[in-house]
Amino acid sequence: MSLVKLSKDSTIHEIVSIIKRDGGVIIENFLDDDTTQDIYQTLSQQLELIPNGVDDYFAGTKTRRMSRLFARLPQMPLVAMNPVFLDTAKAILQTPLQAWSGELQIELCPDIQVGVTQAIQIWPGQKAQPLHRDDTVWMWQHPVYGREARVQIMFAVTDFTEENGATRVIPASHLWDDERAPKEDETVAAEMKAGDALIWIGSTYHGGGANVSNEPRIGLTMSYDLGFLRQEENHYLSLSTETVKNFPDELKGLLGWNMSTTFVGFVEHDGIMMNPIDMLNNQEFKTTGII
Ligand SMILES: O=C(O)CCC(=O)C(=O)O
Ligand SMILES: [Fe+2]
Repeated sequence: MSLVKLSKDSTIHEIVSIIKRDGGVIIENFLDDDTTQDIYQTLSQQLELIPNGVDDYFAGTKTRRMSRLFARLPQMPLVAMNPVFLDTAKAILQTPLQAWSGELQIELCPDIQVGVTQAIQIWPGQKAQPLHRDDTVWMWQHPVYGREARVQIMFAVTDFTEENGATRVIPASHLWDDERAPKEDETVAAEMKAGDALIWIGSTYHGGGANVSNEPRIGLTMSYDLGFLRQEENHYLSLSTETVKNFPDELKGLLGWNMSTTFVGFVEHDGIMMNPIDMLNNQEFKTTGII
C-alpha cells in the first residue's frame, strides 16, 4: 500500500475522505515552484545557525529543528491559510457537540489553533525516528473516540525520497488501538517533489526516515489542533505582539489570540471576560498595560 496523491484542486470532501480512510494523503504542488524556492532559500540559510538535536532517540543528533516559524518565515501564512490545509483541518476537527445549558440544548463546535511549527532538516547519517503518534502529546487514546485532536502538514521544502529520509507513515494505523505496536516494515515513505505536502492526522503512526543519501532533507511541518488543548509550541512567548498584530484577524485567532467559543483563553478587563484579539486590536487597552 502507498499513500494516495491528490491534486491541490481536489475537493475538500475528497481530501478528507482519503485521510479518514488512510490516515494521510499527499497533495501535489501544494505551493508553486517560486514560493517553494523562496522558502528553501530562507530556511536553509536560517538552519545553518541551528545546532543538531541533542537526543539520539527522538530529536536526532543529525537533525536540526527550528520552530517559531511565524516569526522567521514570511511565507508561513501561505501555508497556514492555504484552503487545502485550513479547510481540511476544519472539516476534520470541527465536529459539533450537543450540550445542555439549563433547559437549552446547544450545539458547540470546537475552534482550531496552530499547535506546532517546525522546519526539520535531516542530515545524511541520521537514523530513522521511532514511529509515533503526535496526539500522544495530550495522551489521546485509541481508537479515537469522538474527535481527532490534530491535523498536520509536512511540506516538502526539498524533494522527499526514500533515501534522504522522507517521512514514513503506516497507512490506516489511525484505526489501531493502543495495544498494537507500529513496525518499520508496515511503513511507506511519503515520497514527494519539493512543493508537495503530506497531510495527516494525530492518530496516524509516522516518523522521520533514515537519511542514507548524501544531501540533507528539509521539511516544514505545522499542525492545527483542537482549540481547547494546550498548544505544543508556546506562540505567546515565541512571537512578539508586533508580529502577531500584522497578521490578518483570522490568523491572529488561529495562533491563539482568540477566546474559544467555550471561553477558553479569556482575559479579564473591568470584570468582563474579554477576547484577547479585541485587546490586541484596540488602542485603548494598550495604555492599561494589559498587553
Ligand atoms: O521529520 C519528519 O519527517 C517527521 C518528524 C516527526 O514526526 C516529529 O518530529 O514528530
Ligand atoms: Fe511526529
